[in-house]
Amino acid sequence: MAINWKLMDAKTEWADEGRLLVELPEDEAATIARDKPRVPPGQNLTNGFPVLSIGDNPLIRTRDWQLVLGGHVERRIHWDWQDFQSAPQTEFKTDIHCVTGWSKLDTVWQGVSTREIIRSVRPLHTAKFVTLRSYDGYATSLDMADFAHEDAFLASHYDGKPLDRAHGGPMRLIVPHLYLWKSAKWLRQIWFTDKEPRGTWEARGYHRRGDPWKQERYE
Ligand SMILES: Nc1nc2c(c(=O)[nH]1)N[C@H]1C(S)=C(S)[C@@H](COP(=O)(O)O)O[C@H]1N2
Ligand SMILES: [Mo]
Repeated sequence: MAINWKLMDAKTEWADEGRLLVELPEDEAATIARDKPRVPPGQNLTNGFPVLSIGDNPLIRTRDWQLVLGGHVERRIHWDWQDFQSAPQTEFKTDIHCVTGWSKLDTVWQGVSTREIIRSVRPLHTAKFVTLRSYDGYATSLDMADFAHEDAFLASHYDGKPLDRAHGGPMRLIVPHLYLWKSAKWLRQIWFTDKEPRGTWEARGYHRRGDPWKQERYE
């Protein structure tokens, strides 16, 4: 796996500089956090679909694909592609927001809701966080409640077609209420934990939670 160190360095610098942070009067920030306008502060709409990857986009064939769910759960799960296809599929329409400043409205996906996954593994009460690990070595983590959010899902299709490799095909996570770095592409492991480990970007100055309406870009 070749890592794109130029991108890693550039984005680490943005975190140091606080790039794209918009100064808002406190009352206005509170209004935005409450009303959630369609486009969060500091974001611009795009019609394209930029690709943001830390390195080469890994090639994972569906016949080799595996997803492991474990950690603080009652029931550990090891899925192959057939198992994933057999889980209940739903269509999702949602807006997405990348911390580099682009937002995209009304993207249409198909996949399996994270709540469906949670029902299958039955997390223990000690499960407070979810760590996501991907085939390209990328990692990120979420609070249990953010992973379980009703809008979050594991996507295998975008715009009616199998998800492109560059966008995380054959399967990626989408957590649309947080900045898109939380939405791990080429997902291979979902681990329920009692402690919060830092992921690839969280270790480089990015926020532990990443709410776009609160501009939780860095910390
Ligand atoms: N496995 C993996 N997931 C990842 C990334 C990555 O490099 N590797 N980049 C993240 C970042 S920073 C963003 S903005 C989105 C980009 O998704 P896209 O390339 O489909 O636009 O994926 C996120 N998930
Ligand atoms: Mo990103």
